[in-house]
Amino acid sequence: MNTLAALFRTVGAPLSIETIALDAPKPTELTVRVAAVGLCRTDLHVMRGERRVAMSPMVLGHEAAGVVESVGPAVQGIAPGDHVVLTFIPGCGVCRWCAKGLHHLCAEGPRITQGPQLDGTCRRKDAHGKDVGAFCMIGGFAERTVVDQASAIVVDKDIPLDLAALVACGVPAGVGAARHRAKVKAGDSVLVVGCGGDGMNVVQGARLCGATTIIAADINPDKLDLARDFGATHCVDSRGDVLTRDVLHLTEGIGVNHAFVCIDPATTLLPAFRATQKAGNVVVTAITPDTVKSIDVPPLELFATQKAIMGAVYGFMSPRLQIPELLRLYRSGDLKLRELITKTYSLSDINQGYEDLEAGKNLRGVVTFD
Ligand code: CXF
Ligand code: ZN
Repeated sequence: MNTLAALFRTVGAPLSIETIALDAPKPTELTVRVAAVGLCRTDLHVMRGERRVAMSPMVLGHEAAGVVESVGPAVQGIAPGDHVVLTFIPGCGVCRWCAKGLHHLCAEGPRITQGPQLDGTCRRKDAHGKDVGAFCMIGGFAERTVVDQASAIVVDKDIPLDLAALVACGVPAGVGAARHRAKVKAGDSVLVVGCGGDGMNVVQGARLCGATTIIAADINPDKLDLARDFGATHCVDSRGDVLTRDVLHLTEGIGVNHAFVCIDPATTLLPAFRATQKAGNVVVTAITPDTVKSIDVPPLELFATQKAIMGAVYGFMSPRLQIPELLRLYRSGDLKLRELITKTYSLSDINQGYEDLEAGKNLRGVVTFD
């Protein structure tokens, strides 16, 4: 069948809206009619060439939810009509990490920027007959996609699909970083540097964990205003020395229990590290451009202060096991989802959505389909 899709073709160019050919699903795959897909900053990093992918053209988009249209004969537990959230790391189910329930560490994870499906072949072709890849084995910037069952999680049908899409990336990345990586406890103090799609969810994750001091840091005052609605108790400018100074001032000179680096680790990690108290945690949720090969942290300072610097992909949550848990928190009123969406776009307006993200106008832009 044919489907309309937004393709990454060239670094620095807008996404190209094209009709492409989409093959039928292989035995372990399913066809999904995409209902909603979030405009995450990671896709923007790819468009700008800051995060290299292995092939082009490629359908970007990795924060998607939709309705299953057809399934291959070997698919288990997923049927046409089911609502699914697509996960940007597949859970192969058989590697040592998946066997331990740590699907966010799946051995197949490093292949998600390659382009082909989980089985190594492509399902999409452009009008010239050239193979088209699918970012994160999803390719969500399209009316329809074909994914392996390892990338799909069935969710309850009462959850609106635009909100279901959000728990595919930004929400678990942020909420999970607070709950499952840093393991924020009641009464803890938290710093969140960068209150975008990930950071705003760290703010609400810290609130869910009972943190009593939640310091939001950003350069955009609009994001800071919003952060208060999500649970921030204090707001500061996120630039370098000012950041460290202000956070120390708010924490009796000792720093926070947990700092979260949710934007541009190359410039924010060290100030955040220095705003963290001894034996505290510094959690990196954001990606760094491929050109940045290292970030300086004075080793003696690391040793002497006994802080932990840790990474968190998918918020250190198993998407397979814990996305349904996030949706239960939404249903109980404890997790804000609707409030994360600034604006919705049609697929043909997707480049406007990314311009708005770059201009700092959007917390989350979402492409929706009729
Ligand atoms: C990213 C993480 C790095 C690889 C591509 C997907 N996740 C979410 O934005
Ligand atoms: Zn993302």
